[in-house]
Amino acid sequence: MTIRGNSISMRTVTLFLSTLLLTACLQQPAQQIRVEDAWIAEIPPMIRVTAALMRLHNDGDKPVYLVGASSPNTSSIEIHRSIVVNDLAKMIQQKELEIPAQGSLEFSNDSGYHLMLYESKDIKAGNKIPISLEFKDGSVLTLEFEVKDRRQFM
Ligand SMILES: [Cu+2]
Repeated sequence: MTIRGNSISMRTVTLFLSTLLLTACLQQPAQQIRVEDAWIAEIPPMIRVTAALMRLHNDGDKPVYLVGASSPNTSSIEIHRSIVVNDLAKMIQQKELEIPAQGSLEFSNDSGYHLMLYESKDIKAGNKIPISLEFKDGSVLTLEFEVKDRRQFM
């Protein structure tokens, strides 16, 4: 009787835990983030640095924080913001950027936000480059950025 009782309660606990885990997975920030218009500016073969733009949507009820990015096609990626100080364009590295709950964040020429890709390779128009976006809670969202003609970037 005791053994059977234990085994039933163990099964209940296991079921409860797996439900809990499943719920936790569904609430990962990477799952509530949608990315649109993700693209990289084409660069001549001798140049190894370029920028990537995108629009991030947060469909969740809590803010999500982008803290980094990486790609097998680059040595490193930094989150930058372009600003103009005394008529000089500067790029400031950003440690983390908030994507507000039920809101969006633009990486565009207007906002100045961009991903800076260092020592990048195969950045030719038409190519698709995988980039993994890293969020503050450790979740990761990997998607393909299409390389486009640089003039669309200006
Ligand atoms: Cu930059």
